[in-house]
Amino acid sequence: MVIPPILALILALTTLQAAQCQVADRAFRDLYCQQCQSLCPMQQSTGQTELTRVGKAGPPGPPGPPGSAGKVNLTNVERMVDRKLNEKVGFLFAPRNCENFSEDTAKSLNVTGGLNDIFIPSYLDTKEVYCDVTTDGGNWIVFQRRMNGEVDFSRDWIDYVTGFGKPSREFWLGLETIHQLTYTSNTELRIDMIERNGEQYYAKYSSFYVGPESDDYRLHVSGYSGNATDSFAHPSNPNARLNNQRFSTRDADHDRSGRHCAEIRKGGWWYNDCQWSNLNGKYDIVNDWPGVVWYHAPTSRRLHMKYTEMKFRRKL
Ligand SMILES: [Ca+2]
Repeated sequence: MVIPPILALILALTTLQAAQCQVADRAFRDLYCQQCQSLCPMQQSTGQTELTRVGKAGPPGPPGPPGSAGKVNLTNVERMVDRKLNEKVGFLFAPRNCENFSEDTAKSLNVTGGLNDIFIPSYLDTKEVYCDVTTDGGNWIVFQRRMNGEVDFSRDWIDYVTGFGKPSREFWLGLETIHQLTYTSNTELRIDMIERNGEQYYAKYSSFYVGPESDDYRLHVSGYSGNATDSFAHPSNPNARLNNQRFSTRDADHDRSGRHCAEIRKGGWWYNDCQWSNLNGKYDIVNDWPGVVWYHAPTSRRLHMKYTEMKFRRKL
């Protein structure tokens, strides 16, 4: 095909103008880039070039879907911290008393109960106690036991406050714990005793609590029943009444006597001037003095005990 000369000239001019425009655009883009780097064209993975922003940014888009859970790889230190946290939080689920302890287990072992960690709110921690789950309906927290004299009860104030001995053997739970567990709840007291001749006695009080340390753990009992005499409230001698007395130890004389009763009687107790009963006295089943004793009104004599347990529980 033959192109007319005039048409060939027009086609050549159009091609030349297009080539000049492309050169001009590249030069313009290069100059623009040098002057404002933030608006520079960005190379895309496709190899094409486009501007990231040419005007005001638009509104933020909607939030994306949640991501999947990450995989936690704990270090040894983190595992230790995690375990400690579990230990510390675990006390929140511990029992508050002996009411959940298994009576069947105790009976199968032919014992009155067993050890149990109970939660004490004011401590934010647990404490090991002995639960008597078989005597008189059970649920008793035992706080004192004498059985063979293996533990010395002539001790200082701090020992009686914090406790000593093992709850499964001879022991004293501790005045502060007794206070914490009796002061804010409706609590009753039971004392079981076996005299050295084998006779069994008990004293029960429908109300029992121990005051705070600021009041030297003063004793409050009332509502006696039992076969052992209300020896906390001596029937005839006001100076021997132990109810409403402060606690004394060999290094803390809070009694109402000119003497130092805890030193004389070899044990911490709620002495008055001094007492007819003292279950924390020196353990001695042979001699009469000072002994682990409880006044018995019908025979007007002190009973010498070879076994004692003092216990309390929340009234049902
Ligand atoms: Ca005194």
